[in-house]
Amino acid sequence: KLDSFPNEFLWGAASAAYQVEGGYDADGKGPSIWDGFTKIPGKTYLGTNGDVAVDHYNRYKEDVSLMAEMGLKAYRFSVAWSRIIPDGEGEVNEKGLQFYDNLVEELITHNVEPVLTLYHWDLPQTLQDKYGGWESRETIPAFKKYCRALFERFGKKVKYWVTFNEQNVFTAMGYRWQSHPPNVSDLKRMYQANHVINLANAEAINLFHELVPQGQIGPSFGYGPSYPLNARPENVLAAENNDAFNNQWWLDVYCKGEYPVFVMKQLEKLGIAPEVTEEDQKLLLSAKPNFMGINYYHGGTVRENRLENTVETDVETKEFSATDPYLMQPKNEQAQSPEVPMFESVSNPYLETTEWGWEIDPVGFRLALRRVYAQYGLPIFVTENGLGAIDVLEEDGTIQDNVRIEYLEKHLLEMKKAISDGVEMIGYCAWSFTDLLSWLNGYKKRYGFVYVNRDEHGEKDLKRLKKESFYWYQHVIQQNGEN
Ligand code: BGP
Repeated sequence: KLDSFPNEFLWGAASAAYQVEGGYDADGKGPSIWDGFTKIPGKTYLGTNGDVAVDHYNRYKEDVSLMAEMGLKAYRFSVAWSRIIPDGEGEVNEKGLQFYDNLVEELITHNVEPVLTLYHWDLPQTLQDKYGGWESRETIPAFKKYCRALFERFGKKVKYWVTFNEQNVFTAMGYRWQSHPPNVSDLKRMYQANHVINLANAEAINLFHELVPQGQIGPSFGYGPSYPLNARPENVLAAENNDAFNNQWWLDVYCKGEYPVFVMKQLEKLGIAPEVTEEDQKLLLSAKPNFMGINYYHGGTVRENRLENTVETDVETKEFSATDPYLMQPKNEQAQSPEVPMFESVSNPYLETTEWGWEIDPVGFRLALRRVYAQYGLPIFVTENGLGAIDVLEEDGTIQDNVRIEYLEKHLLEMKKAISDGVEMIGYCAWSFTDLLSWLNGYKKRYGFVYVNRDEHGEKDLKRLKKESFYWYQHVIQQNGEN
């Protein structure tokens, strides 16, 4: 028999500012890099953007009352930096703080634990223009100032804080694939930006411990377990390489304060390693997160790189989607990954995929939790997990998202097994609470428990409707994960 979920386990759901709020210039908000990026023709599905999103900025009370009705224990949201400091580094905007104060109060009144993400990808545009954003160390003091404003205002009310959301994803998308701002393809700059973000992450954590000693903070990482295509030693080695480049490169820094030697060595050979001073090294070593946030969608399967090794493997692979942000090195795009001549991503022949080609792999979730816990020993907070699908609003007003229920059920079972295995866990936030903007896929790809009536152009009434999965999750929470 499996162990039960802990009594205080936080059953939650998540969102991010740009994806739900709208109000893109309301109450003194400054522009972010996403306000600009979504206006570049051809960058998002049908040119969709977050100008209105699902209007959470004006409808947060209604959304929170739905959370209360569901019995949700935690709500993870992000703060838009350019609401708080419109130009990124200057005056603090009281109206921006007030919005989040209202939201936090509303959550607390309804017994929903707020989980606050400091950075979910919407850098103030001014910092990008003036300094080159995360490539420049000058962005660090600006970030500290922003964090300080939030720690001082919310340190007593908010216990759980996330520093950066999926640093691995937004830097790869922004500096490798040109599918996020700043929309460039330059690996040296990508590694430089990563280093600056690591420093900013460490500074934020240290400041937090000083100002909010009773709180808990950690980064959220987009983790995918690495699999070899089969037991050929060359492929097993490739899987180790993939894990080093796609997971340890970040997790080692977050949790141990050190870059993994093996990856660093490789980057140095290629002349794209970041510049790490002794002072940087000290700073990284000093920052201690309280937990590791894990966003789990799927893993990554690899084989040896055929540019270097010409021997064919014995398993045929399915077509591989080149647009998946979680996989670093799509087939036929190796020119864009010259630093990783050590593995090649392939489809896993044993897994089904979603409508968007993302592998569905609940067992990989248990593996992810176990591996991260075994390697780093920190409690884990699952800050995202969910299924993107085209949900259909029936004529009778219902939304039968049974595929989502099935997906989540399987993942919860594997999470329960991981807990039984001994993994220490704080909570689980499904992605997402309401439907929201999918960065590149507009409003067509839905994740919510709550349906939002809008199409790509926002012409509908934005009405909230409970999906079948709403009632299902309500029951899960009531039973604390027991059937
Ligand atoms: C994660 C992001 C989320 C969310 C989710 C689903 O990478 O942290 O913000 O968007 O993925 O992704 P998508 O909307 O691309 O399907």
